[in-house]
Amino acid sequence: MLELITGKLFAAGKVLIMTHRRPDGDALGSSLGLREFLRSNGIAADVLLPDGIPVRFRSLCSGFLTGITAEEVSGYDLFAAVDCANGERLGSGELLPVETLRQKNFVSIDHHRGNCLAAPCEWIEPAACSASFMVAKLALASGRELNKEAATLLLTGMMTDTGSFSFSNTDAAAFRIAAELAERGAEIERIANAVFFSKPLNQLHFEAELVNTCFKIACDGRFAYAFVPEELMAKYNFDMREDEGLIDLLRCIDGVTVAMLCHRRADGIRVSLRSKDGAFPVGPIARKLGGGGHDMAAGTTLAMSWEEAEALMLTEVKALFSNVAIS
Ligand SMILES: [Mn+2]
Repeated sequence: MLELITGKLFAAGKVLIMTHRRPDGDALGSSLGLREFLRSNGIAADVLLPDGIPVRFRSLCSGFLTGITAEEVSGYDLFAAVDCANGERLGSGELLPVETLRQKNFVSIDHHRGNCLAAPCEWIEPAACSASFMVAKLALASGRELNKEAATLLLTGMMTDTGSFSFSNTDAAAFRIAAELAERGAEIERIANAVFFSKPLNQLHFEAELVNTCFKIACDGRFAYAFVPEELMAKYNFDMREDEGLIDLLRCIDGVTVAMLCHRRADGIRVSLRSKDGAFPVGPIARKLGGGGHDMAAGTTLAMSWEEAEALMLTEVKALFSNVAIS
């Protein structure tokens, strides 16, 4: 499948690359990394990001499209989705719903279990640590030039999706590909400064109050969770689109196995879940409640009040720890 997708990419006249809405480091790294790899090898390519990008990634990302007209759509002969598991989350805009894309020359590269994008040509590798890893693998296997900028973007995606090579999805293959990217000049300092050392000061103050006023601990210290009130976000002008890594404030607590961060959205309570122990995966809970993700990092949206969501999630996580199936 890798060869087939490589062949399609290099046979294309112009490629439109898309990824999931509210893009994270891997979505940005894989989409912009693929664009740079193609462009530097003479293939015209653009990235469509209708939601824009988180502030912290501004120094790494430039020149993407935030919208597209019907006339512009007709200029592309290949559409590529990276790091996106389903049509609802695809940031493709109103002109390109997934049903339309499926009728086109459409390829998908993804590492989410349960991917249901149903692209006519898809390469899904749930064991891969990140979509950026998959794009890097494709680029390296192609034998074509993989320049410093593409290597930097792809390593950014790998670093963010693996928690800097600390999560359980980090395997020997991830280190091997990362080493290949480092050999091609990937700029570690630039990545680290963007990803880890660019926190806006208002966010640090926001986090301090969040820790002091909203954290709750349950299940004998093994479950830490917080609901982020809208007033707190408003007080510090904090946008939950910048929330990548926020849940680590809960995950980093000694003794905590499962962390959950929630906030209210128009469609209900948005729930993010993380596990620190493969024996207690949170992916099945998220999927059972209509969401998705990976075993150790998953999420869902619950159309109910916070009080109801809190009670439901406490029941689910307690059941996870007692290994009692609740149906
Ligand atoms: Mn990813």
